[in-house]
Amino acid sequence: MAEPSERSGDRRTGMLVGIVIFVLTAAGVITTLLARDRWWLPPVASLHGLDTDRMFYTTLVITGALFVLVHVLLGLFVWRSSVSGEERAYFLQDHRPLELTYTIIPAIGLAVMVTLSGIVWTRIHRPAPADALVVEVRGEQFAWMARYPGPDGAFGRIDPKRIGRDNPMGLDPADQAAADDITVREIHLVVNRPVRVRLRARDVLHSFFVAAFRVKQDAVPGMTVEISFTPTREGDYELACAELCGVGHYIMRGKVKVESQQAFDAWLAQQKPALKSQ
Ligand SMILES: [Cu+2]
Repeated sequence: MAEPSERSGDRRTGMLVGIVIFVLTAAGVITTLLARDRWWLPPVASLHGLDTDRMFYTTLVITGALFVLVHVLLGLFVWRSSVSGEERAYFLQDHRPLELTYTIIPAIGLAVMVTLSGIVWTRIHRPAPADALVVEVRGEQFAWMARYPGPDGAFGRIDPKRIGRDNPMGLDPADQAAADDITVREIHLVVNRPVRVRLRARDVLHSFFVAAFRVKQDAVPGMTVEISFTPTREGDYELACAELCGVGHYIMRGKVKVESQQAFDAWLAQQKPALKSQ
Protein backbone atom coordinates (compact mmCIF):
# COMPACT_ATOMS: atom_id res chain seq x y z
CA MET A 1 0.00 0.00 0.00
CA ALA A 2 1.22 3.47 -0.85
CA GLU A 3 1.66 5.97 1.94
CA PRO A 4 -0.85 8.93 1.94
CA SER A 5 1.92 11.42 1.05
CA GLU A 6 2.98 9.24 -1.85
CA ARG A 7 -0.62 9.07 -3.08
CA SER A 8 -1.06 12.86 -3.07
CA GLY A 9 2.24 13.09 -4.98
CA ASP A 10 0.87 10.64 -7.56
CA ARG A 11 -2.32 12.72 -7.80
CA ARG A 12 -0.40 15.88 -8.48
CA THR A 13 1.69 14.10 -11.16
CA GLY A 14 -1.50 12.70 -12.71
CA MET A 15 -3.15 16.12 -12.85
CA LEU A 16 0.00 17.64 -14.32
CA VAL A 17 0.16 14.97 -17.03
CA GLY A 18 -3.53 15.57 -17.80
CA ILE A 19 -2.91 19.32 -18.13
CA VAL A 20 0.16 18.77 -20.35
CA ILE A 21 -1.94 16.52 -22.67
CA PHE A 22 -4.71 19.15 -22.90
CA VAL A 23 -2.26 21.98 -23.56
CA LEU A 24 -0.34 20.04 -26.26
CA THR A 25 -3.57 18.99 -28.01
CA ALA A 26 -4.87 22.58 -27.96
CA ALA A 27 -1.47 23.83 -29.24
CA GLY A 28 -1.66 21.33 -32.12
CA VAL A 29 -5.15 22.49 -33.11
CA ILE A 30 -4.26 26.20 -32.81
CA THR A 31 -1.02 25.77 -34.83
CA THR A 32 -2.95 24.00 -37.62
CA LEU A 33 -5.57 26.77 -37.71
CA LEU A 34 -2.88 29.48 -37.77
CA ALA A 35 -0.94 27.62 -40.49
CA ARG A 36 -4.11 27.61 -42.56
CA ASP A 37 -3.78 31.38 -43.04
CA ARG A 38 -0.01 31.70 -43.28
CA TRP A 39 1.93 28.64 -44.39
CA TRP A 40 -0.59 26.60 -46.32
CA LEU A 41 -0.52 25.07 -49.81
CA PRO A 42 -0.30 27.54 -52.71
CA PRO A 43 -3.58 27.97 -54.64
CA VAL A 44 -4.13 24.95 -56.86
CA ALA A 45 -3.32 25.49 -60.57
CA SER A 46 -3.95 22.08 -62.15
CA LEU A 47 -6.97 19.95 -62.92
CA HIS A 48 -6.10 16.92 -60.80
CA GLY A 49 -4.93 19.23 -57.99
CA LEU A 50 -8.58 19.69 -57.00
CA ASP A 51 -8.88 15.91 -56.41
CA THR A 52 -5.58 15.80 -54.53
CA ASP A 53 -6.65 18.68 -52.29
CA ARG A 54 -10.05 17.11 -51.59
CA MET A 55 -8.29 13.88 -50.58
CA PHE A 56 -5.84 15.80 -48.42
CA TYR A 57 -8.62 17.64 -46.57
CA THR A 58 -10.69 14.46 -46.14
CA THR A 59 -7.69 12.71 -44.59
CA LEU A 60 -6.81 15.74 -42.45
CA VAL A 61 -10.36 16.08 -41.08
CA ILE A 62 -10.75 12.34 -40.30
CA THR A 63 -7.31 11.87 -38.73
CA GLY A 64 -7.41 15.33 -37.08
CA ALA A 65 -10.80 14.68 -35.45
CA LEU A 66 -9.63 11.28 -34.18
CA PHE A 67 -6.37 12.78 -32.92
CA VAL A 68 -8.23 15.42 -30.90
CA LEU A 69 -10.85 12.94 -29.62
CA VAL A 70 -8.27 10.37 -28.48
CA HIS A 71 -6.10 12.97 -26.74
CA VAL A 72 -8.98 14.75 -25.03
CA LEU A 73 -10.19 11.38 -23.69
CA LEU A 74 -6.66 10.43 -22.63
CA GLY A 75 -6.19 13.74 -20.80
CA LEU A 76 -9.65 13.42 -19.26
CA PHE A 77 -9.05 9.94 -17.87
CA VAL A 78 -5.62 10.80 -16.51
CA TRP A 79 -7.12 13.89 -14.86
CA ARG A 80 -10.24 12.12 -13.54
CA SER A 81 -8.47 9.18 -11.95
CA SER A 82 -5.93 11.48 -10.31
CA VAL A 83 -8.70 13.67 -8.83
CA SER A 84 -10.77 10.72 -7.57
CA GLY A 85 -7.69 8.95 -6.22
CA GLU A 86 -8.54 5.70 -8.02
CA GLU A 87 -5.24 5.42 -9.87
CA ARG A 88 -5.69 1.81 -10.85
CA ALA A 89 -6.86 1.28 -14.39
CA TYR A 90 -9.66 -1.17 -15.02
CA PHE A 91 -8.15 -4.23 -16.68
CA LEU A 92 -10.12 -6.21 -19.26
CA GLN A 93 -8.83 -9.52 -20.50
CA ASP A 94 -10.06 -11.45 -23.55
CA HIS A 95 -12.99 -9.14 -24.12
CA ARG A 96 -14.04 -10.36 -27.56
CA PRO A 97 -16.73 -7.69 -28.43
CA LEU A 98 -14.39 -4.86 -27.40
CA GLU A 99 -11.43 -6.29 -29.34
CA LEU A 100 -13.60 -6.75 -32.43
CA THR A 101 -14.93 -3.19 -32.14
CA TYR A 102 -11.55 -1.51 -31.91
CA THR A 103 -10.19 -3.64 -34.74
CA ILE A 104 -13.08 -3.48 -37.21
CA ILE A 105 -13.93 0.24 -36.94
CA PRO A 106 -10.39 1.53 -37.67
CA ALA A 107 -10.03 -1.15 -40.38
CA ILE A 108 -13.16 0.14 -42.13
CA GLY A 109 -12.00 3.75 -41.77
CA LEU A 110 -8.56 2.95 -43.25
CA ALA A 111 -10.07 0.84 -46.05
CA VAL A 112 -12.34 3.75 -47.03
CA MET A 113 -9.42 6.21 -47.10
CA VAL A 114 -7.17 3.82 -49.05
CA THR A 115 -9.95 3.18 -51.61
CA LEU A 116 -10.68 6.90 -52.03
CA SER A 117 -6.99 7.74 -52.50
CA GLY A 118 -6.63 4.76 -54.88
CA ILE A 119 -9.39 6.24 -57.06
CA VAL A 120 -7.67 9.66 -57.06
CA TRP A 121 -4.28 8.05 -57.83
CA THR A 122 -5.69 6.12 -60.81
CA ARG A 123 -7.34 9.27 -62.15
CA ILE A 124 -4.07 11.24 -61.84
CA HIS A 125 -2.04 8.54 -63.59
CA ARG A 126 -4.37 8.05 -66.54
CA PRO A 127 -2.46 8.31 -69.84
CA ALA A 128 -2.49 11.80 -71.35
CA PRO A 129 -4.64 12.36 -74.48
CA ALA A 130 -2.91 12.08 -77.87
CA ASP A 131 -2.94 15.86 -78.46
CA ALA A 132 -1.13 16.59 -75.20
CA LEU A 133 1.88 18.88 -75.29
CA VAL A 134 5.05 16.83 -74.83
CA VAL A 135 8.01 18.33 -72.99
CA GLU A 136 11.16 16.68 -71.80
CA VAL A 137 12.55 17.94 -68.51
CA ARG A 138 15.99 16.98 -67.32
CA GLY A 139 17.39 17.49 -63.85
CA GLU A 140 21.10 17.98 -63.28
CA GLN A 141 23.24 19.17 -60.40
CA PHE A 142 21.82 21.90 -59.87
CA ALA A 143 19.50 23.12 -62.59
CA TRP A 144 16.63 22.14 -64.83
CA MET A 145 16.60 22.02 -68.61
CA ALA A 146 13.65 21.43 -70.92
CA ARG A 147 13.49 20.13 -74.48
CA TYR A 148 10.78 20.57 -77.10
CA PRO A 149 10.78 18.27 -80.13
CA GLY A 150 10.62 21.05 -82.76
CA PRO A 151 8.42 21.06 -85.91
CA ASP A 152 9.00 17.32 -86.66
CA GLY A 153 7.35 16.41 -83.35
CA ALA A 154 10.07 13.86 -82.56
CA PHE A 155 12.78 14.01 -79.92
CA GLY A 156 16.22 13.27 -81.29
CA ARG A 157 18.60 10.75 -79.81
CA ILE A 158 20.68 11.73 -76.82
CA ASP A 159 24.24 10.66 -76.29
CA PRO A 160 25.52 11.45 -72.77
CA LYS A 161 29.10 11.49 -74.10
CA ARG A 162 28.24 14.58 -76.18
CA ILE A 163 27.14 16.64 -73.19
CA GLY A 164 29.27 19.74 -73.07
CA ARG A 165 29.22 23.51 -72.87
CA ASP A 166 27.84 23.86 -76.42
CA ASN A 167 25.51 20.90 -76.16
CA PRO A 168 24.23 20.75 -72.56
CA MET A 169 21.51 18.25 -73.41
CA GLY A 170 23.87 15.91 -75.28
CA LEU A 171 21.93 15.88 -78.58
CA ASP A 172 23.33 13.52 -81.20
CA PRO A 173 23.88 15.48 -84.49
CA ALA A 174 23.90 12.16 -86.39
CA ASP A 175 20.17 11.80 -85.68
CA GLN A 176 17.94 13.78 -88.08
CA ALA A 177 15.24 14.13 -85.41
CA ALA A 178 17.68 16.00 -83.14
CA ALA A 179 18.34 18.75 -85.71
CA ASP A 180 15.26 20.83 -84.77
CA ASP A 181 15.09 20.02 -81.05
CA ILE A 182 14.84 23.09 -78.86
CA THR A 183 16.44 23.23 -75.43
CA VAL A 184 15.58 25.92 -72.90
CA ARG A 185 16.10 26.71 -69.24
CA GLU A 186 12.54 27.95 -68.68
CA ILE A 187 9.59 25.60 -69.17
CA HIS A 188 6.58 26.98 -71.05
CA LEU A 189 3.19 25.25 -70.91
CA VAL A 190 -0.24 25.99 -72.37
CA VAL A 191 -3.17 26.77 -70.08
CA ASN A 192 -5.91 24.11 -70.03
CA ARG A 193 -3.90 21.88 -72.37
CA PRO A 194 -2.79 18.50 -70.99
CA VAL A 195 0.97 18.13 -70.86
CA ARG A 196 3.10 15.00 -70.82
CA VAL A 197 6.42 15.54 -69.11
CA ARG A 198 9.20 13.08 -69.90
CA LEU A 199 11.47 13.27 -66.89
CA ARG A 200 15.15 12.43 -67.04
CA ALA A 201 18.17 12.98 -64.83
CA ARG A 202 21.74 13.60 -65.92
CA ASP A 203 23.62 12.59 -62.82
CA VAL A 204 21.78 11.66 -59.63
CA LEU A 205 18.17 11.37 -58.46
CA HIS A 206 16.20 14.61 -58.64
CA SER A 207 12.51 15.26 -58.14
CA PHE A 208 10.26 17.43 -60.28
CA PHE A 209 8.09 19.33 -57.82
CA VAL A 210 5.64 22.09 -58.72
CA ALA A 211 3.58 22.68 -55.59
CA ALA A 212 0.90 24.72 -57.38
CA PHE A 213 0.26 21.81 -59.78
CA ARG A 214 0.36 19.25 -56.93
CA VAL A 215 2.93 17.33 -58.96
CA LYS A 216 5.97 15.59 -57.53
CA GLN A 217 7.86 12.91 -59.40
CA ASP A 218 11.39 11.53 -59.10
CA ALA A 219 13.72 11.83 -62.08
CA VAL A 220 15.98 8.78 -62.27
CA PRO A 221 19.30 8.57 -64.17
CA GLY A 222 19.06 6.06 -67.02
CA MET A 223 15.26 6.15 -67.12
CA THR A 224 12.56 8.28 -68.71
CA VAL A 225 9.68 8.68 -66.28
CA GLU A 226 6.47 10.16 -67.65
CA ILE A 227 3.93 12.23 -65.76
CA SER A 228 1.00 14.18 -67.11
CA PHE A 229 -1.20 16.94 -65.78
CA THR A 230 -3.25 19.89 -67.02
CA PRO A 231 -2.30 23.41 -65.85
CA THR A 232 -5.44 25.49 -65.33
CA ARG A 233 -4.17 28.99 -64.55
CA GLU A 234 -1.81 31.28 -66.41
CA GLY A 235 1.18 32.57 -64.50
CA ASP A 236 4.71 31.82 -63.35
CA TYR A 237 5.27 28.87 -61.04
CA GLU A 238 8.27 27.61 -59.15
CA LEU A 239 9.76 24.25 -60.05
CA ALA A 240 11.75 22.93 -57.13
CA CYS A 241 13.90 19.84 -56.76
CA ALA A 242 12.39 17.71 -54.02
CA GLU A 243 15.17 15.16 -53.75
CA LEU A 244 18.32 15.95 -51.78
CA CYS A 245 20.76 15.78 -54.71
CA GLY A 246 23.94 17.36 -53.39
CA VAL A 247 25.37 20.53 -51.86
CA GLY A 248 23.59 22.84 -54.32
CA HIS A 249 20.19 21.16 -53.91
CA TYR A 250 18.74 24.25 -52.25
CA ILE A 251 19.35 26.43 -55.31
CA MET A 252 17.93 23.90 -57.79
CA ARG A 253 14.85 25.74 -58.89
CA GLY A 254 13.34 26.46 -62.25
CA LYS A 255 10.51 28.53 -63.68
CA VAL A 256 7.37 27.17 -65.29
CA LYS A 257 5.38 29.67 -67.32
CA VAL A 258 1.76 28.82 -68.13
CA GLU A 259 0.33 30.90 -70.97
CA SER A 260 -2.26 30.94 -73.76
CA GLN A 261 -1.73 28.80 -76.87
CA GLN A 262 -0.99 31.96 -78.98
CA ALA A 263 1.61 33.25 -76.51
CA PHE A 264 3.16 29.77 -76.35
CA ASP A 265 3.33 29.44 -80.16
CA ALA A 266 4.91 32.90 -80.44
CA TRP A 267 7.50 32.03 -77.80
CA LEU A 268 8.30 28.67 -79.39
CA ALA A 269 8.70 30.29 -82.83
CA GLN A 270 11.42 32.54 -81.37
CA GLN A 271 13.50 29.64 -80.09
CA LYS A 272 16.35 28.39 -82.24
CA PRO A 273 17.15 24.69 -82.58
CA ALA A 274 19.84 23.82 -80.03
CA LEU A 275 22.28 22.31 -82.54
CA LYS A 276 22.02 25.28 -84.94
CA SER A 277 22.50 27.95 -82.29
CA GLN A 278 25.97 26.61 -81.38
CU1 LIG B 1 18.05 17.99 -57.63
